[in-house]
Amino acid sequence: MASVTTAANSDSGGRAGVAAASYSSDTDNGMAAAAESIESIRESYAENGYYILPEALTPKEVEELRAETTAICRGERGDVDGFEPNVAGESEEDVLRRYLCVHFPHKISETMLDYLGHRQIADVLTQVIGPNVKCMQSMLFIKAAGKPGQAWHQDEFSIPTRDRTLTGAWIALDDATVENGCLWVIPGSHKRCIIWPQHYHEDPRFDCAGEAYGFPYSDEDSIPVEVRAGSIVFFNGYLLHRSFPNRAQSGYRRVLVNHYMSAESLLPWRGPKEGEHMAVADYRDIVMIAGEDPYPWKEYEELAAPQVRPTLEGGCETWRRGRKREILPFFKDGFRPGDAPEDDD
Ligand SMILES: O=C(O)CCC(=O)C(=O)O
Repeated sequence: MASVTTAANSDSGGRAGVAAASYSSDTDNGMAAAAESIESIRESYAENGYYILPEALTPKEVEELRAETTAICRGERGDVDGFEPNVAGESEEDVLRRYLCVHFPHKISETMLDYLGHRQIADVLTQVIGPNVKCMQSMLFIKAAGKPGQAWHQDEFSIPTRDRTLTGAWIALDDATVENGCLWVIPGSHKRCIIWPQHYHEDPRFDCAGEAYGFPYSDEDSIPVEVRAGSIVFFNGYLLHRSFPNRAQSGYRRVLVNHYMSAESLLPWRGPKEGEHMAVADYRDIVMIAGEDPYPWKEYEELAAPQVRPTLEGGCETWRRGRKREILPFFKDGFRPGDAPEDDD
């Protein structure tokens, strides 16, 4: 059983509002024994919009996820839309450098599927979301040296829950530093409960995904979230966050990011089906993580397929044309995260 303690997080340079929790696996009184600390997890998450669980995964677990990352990128777990054909005898480095990020790895990897509901993750999610938790997405960032980051955005822009419970669990598979492109957040920015608009940007530091704009914060309001491998950063879907390129000379900044929400909320992620009222639109390609599915009469669906995230090197038409466009905050048929909307002229 796990127990939780909180402490000031020295990784973040002692910046205000950054609490940290650590689990130890040598007690058997579990979460109940740490009720006060649990309260502080909830408070810290509510106040800052994120929460760091330092070194929550063991080195062995981190190693297992790294090995699985390589196997996925080698195509050993099955087909991923956007993968290039394998070249015989390629080194691990060649393989890992090919892709910035693979979306939905849990669709082809039993290991990635298992980690969606890892005990440390589920324990925190049930505190910050509620007893019934579902997962709808995973993303495996590899971000080799030289690869771009992601511009300011809020995850609820892309994955809209109806009760604002979207929560990312950002699992560091390498030490994440300012140099290699760690996450940056604007603490407390989730509290306005506003979804800021997005446009395509022209900033070569970031990949082709949209950039939020118009919000009343400046870059000086943001802080880096530097964590050691195995740490998990939980963050709210309304929190403004971004990351910079990996500026290290070599290596990777690998991270597995899974997204979760309350199972009570419908998820109009892909909009209503043909003839369906938008009020009942509900994306059902989900995995239950904790508690019960309150909609047991609904079927589960297979909607998501693993795919490579487009980067600057990879077919970002809007980038090449250097135009700023509003981004449609929903999927159309065949519209993928990071895709440019069709040209209308
Ligand atoms: O890890 C990164 O570089 C960006 C992750 C991110 O923006 C997200 O998970 O929403």
